[in-house]
Amino acid sequence: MRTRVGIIGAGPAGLLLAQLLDRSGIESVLIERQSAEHVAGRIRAGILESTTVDVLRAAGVGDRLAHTAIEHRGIYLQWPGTRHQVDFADLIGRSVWVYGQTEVTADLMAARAAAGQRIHYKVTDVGVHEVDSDRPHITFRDEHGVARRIDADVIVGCDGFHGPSRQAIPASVRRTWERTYPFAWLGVLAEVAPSTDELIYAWHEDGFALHSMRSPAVSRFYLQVRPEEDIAEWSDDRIWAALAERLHIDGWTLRTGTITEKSVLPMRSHVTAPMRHGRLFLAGDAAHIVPPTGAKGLNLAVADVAVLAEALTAWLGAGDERAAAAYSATALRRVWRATHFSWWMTTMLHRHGDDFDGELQLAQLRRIAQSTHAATELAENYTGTSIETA
Ligand code: RFL
Ligand code: PHB
Repeated sequence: MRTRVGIIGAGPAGLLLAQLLDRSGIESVLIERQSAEHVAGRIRAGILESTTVDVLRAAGVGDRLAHTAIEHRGIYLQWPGTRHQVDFADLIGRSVWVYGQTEVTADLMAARAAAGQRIHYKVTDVGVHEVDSDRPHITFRDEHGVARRIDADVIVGCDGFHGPSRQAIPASVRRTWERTYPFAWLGVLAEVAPSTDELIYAWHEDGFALHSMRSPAVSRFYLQVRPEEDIAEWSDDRIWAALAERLHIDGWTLRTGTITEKSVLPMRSHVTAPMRHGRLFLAGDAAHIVPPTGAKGLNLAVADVAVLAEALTAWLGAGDERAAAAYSATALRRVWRATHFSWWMTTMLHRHGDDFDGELQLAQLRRIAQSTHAATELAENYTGTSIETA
């Protein structure tokens, strides 16, 4: 096969890149390790920055989003005895949107199908070759086990944290930074109306809890647990009891319902640089992971791809390589900002260390409630910067 852009991974980053390139008249081929059903069913992120919404609209996948996404003007920060609203709209005139990653993926998959674009699902043995040359190529086996090869002008690794693309950057030029956290999240999806109008991020003696949502009838929750936590030890009753305890505030009750999904998620920060080597580019989780406390993972992937699609269009469409040459540096500025914010939210809200750490966390939370400057810092980071000013 011959194409302009060979894309590895059909998560949000890969699907969106193919869609944006298509709208600029640049052909691509996508390969994906999992089945389409598996990709469509993964429950992950839920919060979109308004910039992300703008990019999705510009990509032609904004219709369903415009009708069903729910705009949120802020979040609650909570600690024992206090539930404090940080009102982004009042502070800086910006907001965020609740729209599940499953919905974003479904919209992008429908758009790809409508465009008749080539996607190979259930591929194996993916190899990335000769990215230092003018003839980079990808080898793989298709779902029938047939060996295939894609020759492309450029290859983009959108294959997430466990994909092979990152390793195709020689160890001599690749640099990584990593932090693992001494806790994990137990994520829960439940068929019950949210018990709150805004997301609640709660500091608690027993550990962090988050009340999020997916729709007027579906709630999403997270509980801080140990990294090695055995999910079998978390009965539905135990989950509801822990959520009620950690989210408790006088005069408020948590509605309960049927739990439809639960899983334990590891927490880490990871950055790989450069995000371009020769004719190989990395985007999304393939290059960086943030802990989910700041709700940045999906938004960062979308921002990378928005910058990259424009750079590749200029290069492959008009012969101007300047933006492609600047891609890694441009993307990494936003990545490091989000990495800092996600680390900060994570360390402020999760129980770790000793009582001294706990008192520092509470002092920081009170500071946000008392100071417009401190609250504005949170609001600007949470709602995200525009693509151009990152
Ligand atoms: P994805 O979504 O991981 O997609 C990568 C795709 O590449 C495929 N792949 C391969 N394809 C071909 N050949 C190979 N050898 C391949 N190896 C892998 C994979 O099957 C997959 O389809 O990365 P992308 O597109 O960069 O999108 C990033 C977002 O998905 C991610 O940042 C967020 O979902 C992170 N994240 C969360 N972020 C939040 O903001 N809030 C959350 O609540 C939240 N929950 C999560 C998450 C990430 C999770 N993972 C990755 C463990 C929960 C989970 C479980
Ligand atoms: C979610 O709804 O999945 C969600 C919301 C906010 C976060 C992380 C995850 O910070």
